[in-house]
Amino acid sequence: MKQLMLGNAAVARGLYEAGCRFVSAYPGTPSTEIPECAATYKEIYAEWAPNEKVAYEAALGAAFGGARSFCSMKHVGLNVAADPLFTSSYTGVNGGMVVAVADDPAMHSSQNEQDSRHYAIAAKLPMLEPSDSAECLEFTKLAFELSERFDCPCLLRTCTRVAHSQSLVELSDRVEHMLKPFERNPVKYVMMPANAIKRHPAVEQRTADLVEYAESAAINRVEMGDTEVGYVTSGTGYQYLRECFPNASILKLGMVNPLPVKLIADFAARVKKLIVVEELDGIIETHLRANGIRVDGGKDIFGPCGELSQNRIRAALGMKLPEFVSFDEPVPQRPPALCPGCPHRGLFFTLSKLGVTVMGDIGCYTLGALPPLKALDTTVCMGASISGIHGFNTVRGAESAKNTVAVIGDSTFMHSGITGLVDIVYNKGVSTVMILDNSITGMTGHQQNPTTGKTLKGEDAPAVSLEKLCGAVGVKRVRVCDPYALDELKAIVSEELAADEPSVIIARRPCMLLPEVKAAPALVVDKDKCVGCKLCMQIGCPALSFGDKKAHVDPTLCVGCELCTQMCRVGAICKREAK
Ligand SMILES: Cc1ncc(C[n+]2csc(CCOP(=O)(O)OP(=O)(O)O)c2C)c(N)n1
Repeated sequence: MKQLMLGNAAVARGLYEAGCRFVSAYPGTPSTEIPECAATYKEIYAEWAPNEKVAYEAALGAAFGGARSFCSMKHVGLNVAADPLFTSSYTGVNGGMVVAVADDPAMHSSQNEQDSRHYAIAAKLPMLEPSDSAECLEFTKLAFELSERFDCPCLLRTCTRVAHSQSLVELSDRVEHMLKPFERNPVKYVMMPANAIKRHPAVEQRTADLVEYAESAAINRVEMGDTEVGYVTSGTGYQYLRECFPNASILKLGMVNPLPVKLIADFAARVKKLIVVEELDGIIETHLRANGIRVDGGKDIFGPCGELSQNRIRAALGMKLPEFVSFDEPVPQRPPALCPGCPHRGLFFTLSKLGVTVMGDIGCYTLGALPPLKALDTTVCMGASISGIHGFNTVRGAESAKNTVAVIGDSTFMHSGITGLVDIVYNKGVSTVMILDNSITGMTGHQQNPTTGKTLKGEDAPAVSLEKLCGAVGVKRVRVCDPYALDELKAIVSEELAADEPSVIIARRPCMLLPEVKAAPALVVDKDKCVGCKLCMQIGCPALSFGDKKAHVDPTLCVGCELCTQMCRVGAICKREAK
């Protein structure tokens, strides 16, 4: 049976068909739907882990335990999981293990655009790269075979366009894989120096074996056509090239690490010019040059930044671009914004009014950096707000501690914030940390996390108590407040900043978009009372606009949170019945 499927859903289908039993993941765009879809198969145990390192280690443990296992993450998640990644290359697996990593060229939803192929090279692991949904399914199944045949985790690299586009896949039945026995083998599984040193040559031999496999693997495919120019490509590059040049000669690499040498050299010999088309870094190109294969075009014409596209390829090769219908009027910009009723809004307004320095983190609350709130001063990676404030305050002294806060979401705190808090307590730091607890992992689209009381499969689970956790690591001042109550919030932040010991403020209110949260009726502006002072506009609510010297509430957007009511000094924004 054929079915139209999202790339991520096709990877999940591949897990099902390959007999995978264990999935552990941490959400991250554009990879999140893989575990979500995998969880819909009753044959697969699937869970959210608190972070990618835990997900990786759990999947590795399941593979040691003899099952086919899987974990997934976005590209920056692989940084978090890098420690077990490298050493699992030495231990190898028992049951097959596949690791999906989704890159985000053009940074649709990421803080950088790193190229995950570097990890495959550095960790000496095989990496497959599908270019459509059918290959997502097929390559996932193949990745398990390679993992077991070469005794190592196998990486599967996707990117936003492959993960989030739909194409046809052919469905097959699941093939069960019984648990393999776990046989004690310390030399293989206990990576202390005396054992690991013996494993390293095995890793090198495996790379040589994988290169040999890559030379004749069916997923490294030569499609001969016009021999004036030959293109070496992988992933999305293949799709764009085929659309631009239906008759071109293309070497499509389905396996992007390790790369074949003879296959590419033979292909190069059959074409007059050789051009390498790859997104982000020039990894294939460098490999070709290192092996003495002539490259006539690559990163010098395409550059290493952003996504490729049909027109970018055409433009880089000096071709005429197809004509497009264009609008006479420019399309208005729609920058991302905190939703109406978002519990983070009042908090950032308060911090902005207090004029404090805010060490930010990654989540919906990163949008607090945008105007008019403009409340964030730093954002690096998940968890960096808390460890960052510790370093910042330590070098800048007591005055800084009275004027600086760290803000972090509930999911991010569980991911990697807790260790930063331990650092503060242990090293006698004095910093104020605010946990923005909206009871969900909001940014990536409402995934459960250890504080929410639900699992990925939708079952009830014990919820980690943030206040008890912070107390247990030694924070004596833990306050809980409602971020909708602006005056109370301001008072609490001021008190905690003045304290001479570490403190945590948990600003708790569920995300307005959660199905169980009911919106209040939309507010209205009493035009007679509104003096046009624009104070209400300072909170940057998308439901508020200003025109004809008066504020307006869009009733289709307003959820009645009454933050604007608290801003208005003349009582002009009120509930409908109060007007
Ligand atoms: C290492 C890493 N993993 C995953 C992500 C993707 N990601 C961005 S924000 C976020 C979590 C946000 O949830 P939370 O901290 O609860 O804040 P909210 O968005 O709900 O305000 C995730 C998983 C990332 N940026 N980096």
